[in-house]
Amino acid sequence: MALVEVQVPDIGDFDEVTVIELMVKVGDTVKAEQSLITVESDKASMEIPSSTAGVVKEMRVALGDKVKQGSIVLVVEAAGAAAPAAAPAAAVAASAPAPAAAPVAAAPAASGPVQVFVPDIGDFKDVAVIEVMVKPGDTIKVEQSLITVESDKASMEIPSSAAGVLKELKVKVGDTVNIGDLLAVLEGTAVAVAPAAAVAAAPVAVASAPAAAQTPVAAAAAAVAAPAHAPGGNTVGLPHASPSVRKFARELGVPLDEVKGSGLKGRITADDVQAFTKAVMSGAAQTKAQAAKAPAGGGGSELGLIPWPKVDFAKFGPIERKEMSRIKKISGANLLRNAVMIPAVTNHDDADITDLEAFRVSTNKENEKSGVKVTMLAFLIKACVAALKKFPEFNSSLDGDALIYKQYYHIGFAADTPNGLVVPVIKDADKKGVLQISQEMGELAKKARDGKLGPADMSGATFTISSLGGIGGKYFTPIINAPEVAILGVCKSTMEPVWDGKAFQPRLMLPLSLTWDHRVIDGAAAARFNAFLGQILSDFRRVLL
Ligand code: CAO
Repeated sequence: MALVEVQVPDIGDFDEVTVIELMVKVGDTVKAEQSLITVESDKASMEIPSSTAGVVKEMRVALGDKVKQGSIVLVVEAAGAAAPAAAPAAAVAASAPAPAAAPVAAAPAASGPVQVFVPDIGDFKDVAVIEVMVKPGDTIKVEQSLITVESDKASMEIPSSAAGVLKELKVKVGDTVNIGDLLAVLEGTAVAVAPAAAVAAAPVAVASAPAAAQTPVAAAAAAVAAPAHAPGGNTVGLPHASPSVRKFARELGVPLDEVKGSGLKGRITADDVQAFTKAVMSGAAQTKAQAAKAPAGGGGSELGLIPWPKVDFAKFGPIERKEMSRIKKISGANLLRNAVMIPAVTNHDDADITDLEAFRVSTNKENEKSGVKVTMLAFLIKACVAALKKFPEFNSSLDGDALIYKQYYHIGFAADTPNGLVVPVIKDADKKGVLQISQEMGELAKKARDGKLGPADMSGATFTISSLGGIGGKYFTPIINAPEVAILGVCKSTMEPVWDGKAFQPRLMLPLSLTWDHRVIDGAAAARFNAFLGQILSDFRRVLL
């Protein structure tokens, strides 16, 4: 069996392209025309196919290598007696046809409106517009990509044949286009170039697509760019994004395979790359590489701390190892981040709930038959909404250097379940009465205990209350549920002697512990928040004020 060196075929007149993906490895059996690697320039990416069938014996390129026509990609032990294709150019079949000329050309113009049409993008029809890269008002350069189109096997960017200000865009995402379709109208400021000439002028636009004969759309890539990055294609592992987006991601150092695409068919857009970067920079997300640096269980090395003590507990007595529940693992990671990242302070205070508790007990007696039990927590939720309205920064979230003030009041409450702590959310608590809140809380707490809470039940909270009142304790320091900026901890109320100026009176006192983010809230505001909350709880009529 013959060893055959598979070379990079004629990929057009650009010098060196970067290997961005290896699609096979030593030991793999490859078919003739099977894609081996993906290469990419500034605007185009393409797959390099094998000129012969056989078993891969040696890889001669690595990720990041620069290759050009004639570079050896790998060595294959050719299958059977079949002779390998003699020359790389032959191996990749026909080169793409030269882009067609004038018919689709825009009329050259020194100024005034210039129409831009879809150039000759090969012999395929009705390709879908999957990305629009410009908007009216943008200043467009000749050769600037306007839209990305995609068939089931290839995607490519369609460049502008003229320069000018974009007046009108004639297509939108989801449309299908063909050669000659009107794409855009520019207010021309420069001489328009016929598309064919424009395409030829683009350094990366003249690549003869490999395997053009097998994939008609690849021929189109010869005209303007990138083949085959459709999901479900043979480009397993390669993110679904246009070459310019991939270039953008590379420039920022963004691992594209970790970015979630919001475009058609999950395509990653430049906005997605930007949003990912923002999330990582703000600490809201981590790249896999960052996560890998943090040892499991939070070893502390990422904070420059000494490692977590590793003790062989069995040396000291019998032990049993049990995996933590999924909820505990998830909430643990969140709690750790919130405890470490938020400069949190806790203010403790007491609220006199003597009258409120009497009212609650009598209401429950009156409502005995309704089946809805009014809880102290429901009153607390209502009282907190009033305090949040008075002190809006407690209902805000940090967004970089700005604060997002939420004009809705969704209150989370910590619920203890056999599997761990969860936080269901009472939505629009400001619009609900105490009875309705009590009823919803009962339903959500049951769902929580039964492990049936869905993501919608637990999202969107603007402030959280953690009540240990039914259990006991005096005060504690709850951890803020980021991106919220404050949380109220509540403990068990007890009858205490309170001095009224003349004598000690027995009053039912509720311990409150308010933890707040010092980046957003000051101590004075926190003290005022607690004092206001105390006033409301001692005389609930104030909620109406
Ligand atoms: N002071 C005194 N008694 C209180 C009280 C308080 N602050 N809050 C509740 N109680 C009483 C109730 O009146 C009830 O008494 P009765 O049965 O005699 O009527 C009893 O305690 C049980 O209340 P509950 O806990 O069932 O109801 P709730 O509305 O107070 O709380 C829920 C519901 C879901 C918050 C609670 O079941 C729970 O899970 N609490 C734990 C939350 C938690 O773990 N927080 C810590 C998070 S940090 O790790």
